[in-house]
Amino acid sequence: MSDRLHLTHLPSLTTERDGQDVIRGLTQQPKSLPSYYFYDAAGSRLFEQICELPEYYPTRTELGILETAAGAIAQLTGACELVELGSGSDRKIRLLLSAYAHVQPRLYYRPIDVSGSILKTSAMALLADYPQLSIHGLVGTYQVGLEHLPPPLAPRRLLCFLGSTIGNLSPRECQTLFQQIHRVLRDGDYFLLGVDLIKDTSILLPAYNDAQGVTAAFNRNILHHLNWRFQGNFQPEAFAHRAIYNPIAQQIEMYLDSQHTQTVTLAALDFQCTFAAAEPILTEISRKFDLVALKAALTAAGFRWINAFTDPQQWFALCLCQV
Ligand code: AVI
Repeated sequence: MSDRLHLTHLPSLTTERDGQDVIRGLTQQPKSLPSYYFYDAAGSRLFEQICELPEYYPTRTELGILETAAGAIAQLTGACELVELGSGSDRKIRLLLSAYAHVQPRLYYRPIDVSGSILKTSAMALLADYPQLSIHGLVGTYQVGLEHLPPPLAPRRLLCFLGSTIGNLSPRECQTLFQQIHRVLRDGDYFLLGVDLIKDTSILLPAYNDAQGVTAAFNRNILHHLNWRFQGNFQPEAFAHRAIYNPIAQQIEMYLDSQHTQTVTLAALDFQCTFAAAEPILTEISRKFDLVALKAALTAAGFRWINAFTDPQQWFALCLCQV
């Protein structure tokens, strides 16, 4: 099986995750933290739990769309090498691999993920179930991974960015990523983008304020992670989880509110910071999309829009476009 699995460890961007981004966020007003610090091992496990919560509809809605649309997507594109930004749980890519098994004899999958261990675990499970599959994983950030994509092993590529992870990027970051994806793909290649759509706050708010408090634990875990990584003394329980919907920016905003005045030190960064009582830290935005505006953004980046596959309630969409 190992001859069907290759992992390449990519150089990291020195400016990323070295703590300067944390200092920048905590010295700004209002304070913020880069949301990629959520995903240490504990944070990734908590996110897996979030995906199973009754209130968190995006994962099962997207899976439902893929169950009905994967066959049509494979027929539309023909044989493709599948590239995926992020590899987390493999349930979604399995639906696509099974559909592509009907249009090509050999399957090629290139996941790009910062976690080599997550990538390897999911790759081993996929290889056991798909004997015709070869996997080449790229361990690194999306931006670096995209720049290091080797030539495709099938006539075309389908680059998948699922789970509405795009919603965690600002509009400017999102447009930059669309442009990068368009630049690294070749003429005729495809881009499949999963996005959470704008909907009533009675559905949106519980998804980020679940009854079991898993999202609250996920949010506070960013402080545990900073403590571990930068020798910090954050007391995560002294910060309260809060998630609101901002209708102007069309996004969920997650905050950690300081419960009292406190000073925190990150010894490894030689950094100290004081929080006033009730002072918030913005830890995540999760944008919700309108298909007309999204189509305009993708078209502006050079893509040709093909189709949006949605669920009956129009809560989520899988957008297929081509270079
Ligand atoms: C990973 N991302 C798409 C999730 C979201 O819904 O924005 C992260 C998350 N944050 C809280 N719950 C889930």
